Amino acid sequence: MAQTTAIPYERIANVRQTPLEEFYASGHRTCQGCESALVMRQFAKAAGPRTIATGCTGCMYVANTSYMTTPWVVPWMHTQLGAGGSSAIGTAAGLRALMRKGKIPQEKINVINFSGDLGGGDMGLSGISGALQSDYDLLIILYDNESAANTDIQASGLTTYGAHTTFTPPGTVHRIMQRRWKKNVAGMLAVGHPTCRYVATASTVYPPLDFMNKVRKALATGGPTFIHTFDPCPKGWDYHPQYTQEIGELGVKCGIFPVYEIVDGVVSYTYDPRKKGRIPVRDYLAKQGRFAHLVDEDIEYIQNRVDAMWEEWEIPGVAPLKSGLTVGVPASGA
Ligand SMILES: Cc1ncc(C[n+]2csc(CCOP(=O)(O)OP(=O)(O)O)c2C)c(N)n1
Ligand code: SF4
Ligand SMILES: [Mg+2]
Repeated sequence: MAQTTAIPYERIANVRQTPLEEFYASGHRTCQGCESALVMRQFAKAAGPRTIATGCTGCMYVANTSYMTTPWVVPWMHTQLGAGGSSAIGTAAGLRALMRKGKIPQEKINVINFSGDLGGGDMGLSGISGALQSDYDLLIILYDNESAANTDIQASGLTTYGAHTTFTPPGTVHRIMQRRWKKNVAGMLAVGHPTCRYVATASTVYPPLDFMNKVRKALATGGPTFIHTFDPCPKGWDYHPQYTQEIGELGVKCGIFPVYEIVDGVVSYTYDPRKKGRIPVRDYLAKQGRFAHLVDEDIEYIQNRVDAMWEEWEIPGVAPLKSGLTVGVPASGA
């Protein structure tokens, strides 16, 4: 028996078509310029009122529910750090059972879990993998501010190479302490989970409206689906909050965060820098205090790796599987 009826996918073509209703309203305590808060606001807006959200521990839990206040208008449940996938499966399974027993009407109820880069991309990866191998109707959103932001900006497996975090402060002997290249979570999940018919990466600011449309497309596709967002964080990335939108756009345009969607195994690039042009990664890095200690050769190293991703990977951003591809280590700095 089908769990739910399908919903039509209504594309938001321009800003005037954006729903006015807010399901993540005022009353939260995220920092000024917090892009992850925009992820919450936009997914709730795009999904609409027949939605249940579960959220892992992190900034988007703590800042959104402190002191008995909450911006959530739709039902929301906190779930343990690392338990995003299982919370989504449990919620979807509960709804399926209630509908099967006739206790609630058959209807599409969106089940959306959001997990941070540490809670989802590192700690909770196995649970998300399990959720994406299931036949439940659920969407996992990995909101990626590139650190354990809530506990004061510790590096995660998704932090950009070279960044200054509280775990990786630059020193006099070792300039670069964050030496890991960003983990490719969306690509890894996409290639390994054939049950997952929709995988996307997105920014809430660029291209405009793209993230909300991807949320709608994921929900309309149904089954387990996954979206990874790119979330500038003024506190952790060390810039003035007024530059959040600009940094998000620069990150997409320099190609360091590829935005694409994969529908039934077909990859399409939302912003394809090979066709539209790619700005230097320096333009993006130089706006952020977390990279202030980098010298020219460090920036060149990052640029080379981004170039390799776009020019040499078999499927740019998704799979670096071209045979003979070599990724080196920087000559110095580490
Ligand atoms: C099992 C467990 N370990 C550690 C913590 C402490 N903790 C709370 S939030 C957090 C950081 C989560 O980082 P991320 O998932 O990236 O979300 P963000 O805070 O960046 O929004 C940590 C380590 C916890 N709550 N539970
Ligand atoms: S620390 Fe970063 S992710 Fe957390 S609320 Fe502030 S801007 Fe948002
Ligand atoms: Mg984080």
